[in-house]
Amino acid sequence: MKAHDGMYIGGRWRPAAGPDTIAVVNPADEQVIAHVPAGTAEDVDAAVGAARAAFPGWAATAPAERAAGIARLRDVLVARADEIAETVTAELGAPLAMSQTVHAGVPVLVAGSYAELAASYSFEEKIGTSTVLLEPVGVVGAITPWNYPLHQVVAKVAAALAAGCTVVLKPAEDTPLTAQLFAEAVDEAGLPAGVFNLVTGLGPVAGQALAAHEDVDLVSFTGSTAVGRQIGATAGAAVKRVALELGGKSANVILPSADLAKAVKVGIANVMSNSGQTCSAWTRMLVHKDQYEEAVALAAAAVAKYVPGERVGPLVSAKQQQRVRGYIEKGVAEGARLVAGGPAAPLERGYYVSPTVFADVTPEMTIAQEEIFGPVVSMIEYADEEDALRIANGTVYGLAGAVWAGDEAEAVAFARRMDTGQVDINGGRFNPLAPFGGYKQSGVGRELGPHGLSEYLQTKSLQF
Ligand code: TXE
Repeated sequence: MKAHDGMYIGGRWRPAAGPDTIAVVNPADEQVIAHVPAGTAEDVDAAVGAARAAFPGWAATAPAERAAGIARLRDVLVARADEIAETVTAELGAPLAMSQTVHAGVPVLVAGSYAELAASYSFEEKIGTSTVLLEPVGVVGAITPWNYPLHQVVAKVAAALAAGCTVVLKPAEDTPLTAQLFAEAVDEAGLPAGVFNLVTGLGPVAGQALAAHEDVDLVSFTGSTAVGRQIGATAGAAVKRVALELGGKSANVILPSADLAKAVKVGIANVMSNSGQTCSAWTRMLVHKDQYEEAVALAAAAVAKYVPGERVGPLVSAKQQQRVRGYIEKGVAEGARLVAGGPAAPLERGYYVSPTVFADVTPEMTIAQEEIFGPVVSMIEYADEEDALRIANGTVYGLAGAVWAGDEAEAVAFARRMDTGQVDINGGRFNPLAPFGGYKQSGVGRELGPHGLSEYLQTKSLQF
């Protein structure tokens, strides 16, 4: 597969500072498909320098002109959608149809929404006798994970550019090829040199150097809670802005009045999508005790349609495969009942995990508390609505969730009591303008829409 052997810094591809490379592996067949440079602190420093140099000019560019640049970027993402989908499939392993619709399609919606927002956002407001200026924070260090290789990048970069910030991106080491394609798209869109810069590399090396760089004004990170905590501490010590999108353990609450068959079917589909590698996935299915066995039978039937290698792709890496299989073993050891799937790998080659459903899961079990990040659903029964609420809110996370009820108002009343940043009502639907982010240990800050844009702004009051 085509790959650049340098970094995209200051509007051109430059040789990396060091000789080391990272092998990119296709998780569906375990073959090495490319190598990319492993960036060092020196590459990060050069990229931050380029972003700093570009900042005053970009910040002073009229919002309408920034909007036009983001709109051109969106158009390039549309024009190159096939290439993007093929690249995501090659390095993430997602089925091609999923890559086309979600991995290539959603970033177009997000970039389009920021093209519009950059033009329409009020960067100035009146509060009493004061005028408040909303100004870009400065140079942004963006660190992204591999699960949605382009969406994670666009959600940060398009928002930052719309706000008038400049960016250095350190993408996940598992999916750097999509990030390189994005850099090509920025270049093709003709954005000014240095407003976007790319350094590929390992988290503890290039990521760490970017998060700790003294000339980075804001770090926006999406990934594991462990690394997020570390980045938050580093940013806190340096008194710099930070946004963290971390893990989740979202509850899919099916109230007794709901259409049970639909709620279970959509609930299973939600977790199987992207092989369960979605931080907002509804990994805990909460069902009333009187409907529980019926729901278990429905879930078993629904999950049978998710055939590994066809509708369900592999996990991104051997590391993630081992981790998820470890959780499945733990579920069995702690006494949960396997309804479908199990720890055995379903295919000989590729980092596949069997679509798995556990019943008789209690709220304290490891598989009901920790983020598994694989195609694994934990079904938990509840006695009444208060019990359902206690279970739904009973984890350290609060990223997303779902409520199903016969009556929308009933679902909304329940959703109001959930400690979580997003709730899908009777299935919900993706809205690129709605804020996305966590309560509790799921993170700090929001992405998407005007709330996502405001993360990259700071306020200045003019007193009259
Ligand atoms: O994450 P890491 P991993 C969760 C999910 C998954 C687990 C581990 O539960 O099973 O995390 O995944 C960079 N300083 N999520 O190991 O390591 C790294 O290079 C600076 C949830 O892949 O957090 C990559 O770019 N950066 C999630 C990014 O952090 C560092 C998405 C994420 O990798 C770094 C992914 C360091 N010291 C995993 N160490 C979500 N919220 O969507 C690593 N990185």
